Amino acid sequence: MSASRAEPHHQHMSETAPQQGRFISFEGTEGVGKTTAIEQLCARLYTQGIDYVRTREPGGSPFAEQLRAILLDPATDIDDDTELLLLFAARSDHLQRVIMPALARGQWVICDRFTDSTLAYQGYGRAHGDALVVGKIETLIEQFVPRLPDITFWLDLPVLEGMARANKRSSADRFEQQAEAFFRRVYAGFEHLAAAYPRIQRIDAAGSSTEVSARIWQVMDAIIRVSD
Ligand code: T5A
Repeated sequence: MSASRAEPHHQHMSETAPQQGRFISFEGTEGVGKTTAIEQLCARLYTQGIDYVRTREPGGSPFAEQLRAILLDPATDIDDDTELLLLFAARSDHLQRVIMPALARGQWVICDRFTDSTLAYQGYGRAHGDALVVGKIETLIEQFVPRLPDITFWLDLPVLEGMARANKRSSADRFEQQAEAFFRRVYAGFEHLAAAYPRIQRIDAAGSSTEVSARIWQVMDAIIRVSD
């Protein structure tokens, strides 16, 4: 569990030419403050003159946003495999039409959730970490995801605190209607992934949004020469 795993078929940050766009994803359980942290990061990139695309999953392209609406609709009744494949259909379109072209143009891509959410939610949440299901997801990633993020910020907050933050807002979507035990498994999934993959940076998401953003920026500065 603690052994760090390389992701051999994917390009690593050190191999990325400085002028190439960076790919940064944000992850975490419900309501941990990803959207808020992304807004603040993008404001900072803007002041640095860095050209970026802000996007999200599921969604991010017109077709993927249509699939998002279906995936989040509490009235949608689908089995776990169908859910998994719809997430990857959305991701494929998003990658081909938004993420890869932006990176090729040299823009940074800031993405709210990516493949780690699938491993955590579908692999650990839905399938309780079943090695067969996690293996299937890893295969889909290998086959259909040409580029993984350079850095992933995992906003780490106790599950109940995140749910309390999220509940203050809109009514629950299809995922938010899951029981607390589901989100505890999702959290354990993120813990596992963070231990396995060095690109995943754990950020303490407690405290004010200003404090959380400062922690994120400190890690960014240490890892990426933002002034490139
Ligand atoms: N999903 C997604 C899968 O199951 N598999 C997959 O492969 C993928 C990609 C949609 C759902 O899809 C699932 C996971 C999700 O259930 P989503 O739209 O990202 O994903 O949904 P959420 O994670 O639920 O996003 P939220 O918008 O609810 O949460 P955020 O973005 O983490 O939090 P944010 O910034 O909106 O903040 C939540 C509330 O807290 C406040 C904010 O003002 C807001 O009201 N807040 C703070 N309060 C106090 N202190 C702070 N530091 C705060 N920061 C924010």
